[in-house]
Amino acid sequence: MVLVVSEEVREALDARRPVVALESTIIAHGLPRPRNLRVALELEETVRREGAVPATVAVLDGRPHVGLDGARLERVADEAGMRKLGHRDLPLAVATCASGATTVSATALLAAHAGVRVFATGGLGGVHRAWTETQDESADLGLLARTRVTVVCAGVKSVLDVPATLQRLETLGVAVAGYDTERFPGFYLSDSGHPVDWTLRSPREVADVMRAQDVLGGPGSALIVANPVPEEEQLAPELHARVLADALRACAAEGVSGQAVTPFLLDHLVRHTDGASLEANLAAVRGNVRLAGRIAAAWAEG
Ligand code: PSU
Ligand code: MN
Repeated sequence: MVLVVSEEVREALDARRPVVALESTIIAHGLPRPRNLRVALELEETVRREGAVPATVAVLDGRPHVGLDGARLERVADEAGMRKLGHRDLPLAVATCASGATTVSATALLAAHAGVRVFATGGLGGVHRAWTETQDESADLGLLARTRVTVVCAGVKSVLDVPATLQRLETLGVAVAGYDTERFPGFYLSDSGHPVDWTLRSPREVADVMRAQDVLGGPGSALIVANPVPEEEQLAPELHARVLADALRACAAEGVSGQAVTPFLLDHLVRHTDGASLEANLAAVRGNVRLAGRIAAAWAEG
């Protein structure tokens, strides 16, 4: 493949130093400008503070990049027409020289290709609430069933049908563990209202599970480490419930479908909570990136 791994990331991987992959859809389509570029830079800095090398993933002019320099990161954040690329879109973007931000599914695929095992995001995609009419289930789930990466996330986006998504993950055979919690986190909320079967309590323990996955073999599925946003930084649950109900109604009324659904819902929440949902989203992502740095370090120790 035409994969471009930045020199810094390549050197770190060769020397078995910790690397954390970061997705770019959250930058290009999940956060308002100009805050998005500042956040992208801050997240990279957070990875570095944990002693790991950040590898933000995106496709530019048909070339998939793992690790972006400042100018490329700026393009992802600012350039009009950045597409949203799931894993199925990658060959189309490569062959047509298109540029786009990568979702969890595309990021996981490219990170695994480059040999980066640990990856951080905000919330995973999953089964949408209107699934019975729309059949809308994020490609994130299917790809994670087939890709050996560790994804640190604050659960799945709360705009989704959380129990249906947990069920799909079980059916697909994707390992899920709460980090220091017995509750499955709810993205903007610390607790989705659903339990997890497994709890891991240190980066070392997560790395041990990753090693056990490799020893046991099998279909090469992911490990989801579900790390809750701290309770004092979560979105107020009543506000969340009220605004989310509005957002879902607006989405249906405006006939939004396909890839546009998730950005539409997230943007609706930001605007109707006076930005409070954005702060909770960022708090969740920051915590995930920090934990991913620690897990990558424990993994690199071997
Ligand atoms: N996490 C966030 N904000 C986001 C996303 C995750 O905090 O915007 C993105 C991820 O890239 C995820 C995508 O893969 O939303 C899911 O989109 P869809 O439901 O269209 O598959
Ligand atoms: Mn979708």
